[in-house]
Amino acid sequence: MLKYSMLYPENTCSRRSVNLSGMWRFQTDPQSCGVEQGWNDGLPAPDMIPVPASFADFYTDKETREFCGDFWYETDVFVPDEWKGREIDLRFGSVTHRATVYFNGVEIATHEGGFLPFCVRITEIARYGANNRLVVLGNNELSETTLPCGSVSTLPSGRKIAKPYFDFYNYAGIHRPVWLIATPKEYIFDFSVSHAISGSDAVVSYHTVTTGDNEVTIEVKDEAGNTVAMAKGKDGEIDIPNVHLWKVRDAYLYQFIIRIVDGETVVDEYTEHIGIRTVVIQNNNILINGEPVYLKGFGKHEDSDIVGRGFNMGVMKRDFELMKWIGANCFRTSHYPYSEEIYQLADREGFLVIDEVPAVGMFPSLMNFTDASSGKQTAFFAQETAPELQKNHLLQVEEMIARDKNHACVFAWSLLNEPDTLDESSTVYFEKIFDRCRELDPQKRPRTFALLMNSTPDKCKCWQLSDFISLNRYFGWYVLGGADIESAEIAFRKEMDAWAQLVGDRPMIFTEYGGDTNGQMDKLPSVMWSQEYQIECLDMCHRVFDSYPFVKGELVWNFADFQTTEGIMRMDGNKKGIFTRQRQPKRAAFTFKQRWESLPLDY
Ligand code: GCB
Repeated sequence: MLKYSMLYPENTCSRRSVNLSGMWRFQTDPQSCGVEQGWNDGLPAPDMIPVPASFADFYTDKETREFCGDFWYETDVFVPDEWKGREIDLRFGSVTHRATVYFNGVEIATHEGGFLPFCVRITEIARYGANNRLVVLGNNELSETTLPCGSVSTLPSGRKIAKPYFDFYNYAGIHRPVWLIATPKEYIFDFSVSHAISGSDAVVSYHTVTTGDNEVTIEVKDEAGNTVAMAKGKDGEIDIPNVHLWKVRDAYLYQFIIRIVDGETVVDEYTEHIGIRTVVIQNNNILINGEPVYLKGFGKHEDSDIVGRGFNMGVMKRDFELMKWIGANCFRTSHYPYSEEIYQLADREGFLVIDEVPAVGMFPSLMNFTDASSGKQTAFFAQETAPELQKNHLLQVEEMIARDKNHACVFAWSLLNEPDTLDESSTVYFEKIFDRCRELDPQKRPRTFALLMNSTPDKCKCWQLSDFISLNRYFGWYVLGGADIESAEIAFRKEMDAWAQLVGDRPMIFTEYGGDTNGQMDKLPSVMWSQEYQIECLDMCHRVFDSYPFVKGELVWNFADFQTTEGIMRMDGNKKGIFTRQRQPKRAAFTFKQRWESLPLDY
């Protein structure tokens, strides 16, 4: 079990949460001299930048934009006098990729992994009724033991630059809100649910962890605010008669009010918004509440102009409106767990989410999309770095499940994106990750991973661990693009015929397909990069999907154009978006709207 509670901050009769978003002091530390020079007591020459945000795209000079190494943030935190006697925590939504936290000059925590929250207890060292100095030392270097994977190279000038083994830009900074939280000494630490449906009723099994021995009660309210069920005890079952189920694009959320009580006194209170639904894989189908669904949607990124990977509430809202407009019902959090607020909105809007751990770049290459098709062998998991990497991977699976397990929207876990699967060592590595995920998930949701082009049915040693198979395939783009597209379709069908022999009862979905497209370019006849070619390439893929009944979903790459490392393969970013980075439709968006609005849910 994790050392800190993952519950999202709330204000209730017993809890206080203050969002510390705002302008913080910031300074890069290219020489890594900050610790030695005492920057933990205050930054010597700081600039001011917003939190949450990536720092890169605020700046006009390349050194800061491309900065790789140590960087520091600082702010003042007022801890109210009336909070004396409570537990006080700082909660970071994410610091990418690692952080050391200093409070009033004292180092109090470190955290590795740039996409999941962590909490730091400051009860004993806080100055109450006064300002306290919070300093965070961040670092964005990549290695073959970090999630995601990559490396660092040093320029002749001594400047470090990141070499990610993935194409999204290696944005860094305090990416998500930071909160100051006060809870009672005896508090609700964790809560989890799993659902069973019987006729028109539901049975919700629940498990509560608290930090004391007082009694726990659960009150369940419907959306109208009526109490529909009550239970007592830290663990148990709650019957919900005439249950209103959470359905795809037709959400319904109950309030589960968890209380620690001491006689008549409420010691702590916390509310979770919970959708009741089941997920089962059966006969090549993904069943939600026993009904088959066909997944329509996207691989996404948290990525937008100026704030980079920083959580942006406006962009989140626009993305959901576009997904609703186009007729989507699903997205994958490629290639890392997203901000918690995004899952909350997906719960509310009835979107299905494949939640992905940041296990990307486990095929060491700066251009895996081309190297993979060239037959490159890496035996990545046979390297001496694998045990350390696996330790980090397991911890991030644990953090992700602890954070996201109660979301109705999360119907599956993606445990890796495009790893090496050609060597026996991969299977050994994967098994442990898949087993641990099953063990930790109270709802035993399906597990999957996204297969790289070279993970073909004859060569891949790991596909069988997936409860449903997820393919990333770029026929008509990286493989046999342009005038060769008719050969692409033949090659694609040949691979699918081979999968048809293997899949058995498993469904298959596409977690990536598509091609780069300039949203301003029209050309007749089409050429690669034109909007017309994007539509031809996608139509070809859809023809193939429609020919294989075990295909149960299509998540096109990508929802929107996004920033990448610069290079000859990328014209200021990856342009496979169906929308531009500014969230306006390319022509292909209208093709999808037509297709997805006419496909039945159980296609
Ligand atoms: C992939 C990766 C994704 C890339 C995409 C591309 O296979 O999973 O991160 O962005 O290809 O466009 O090359």
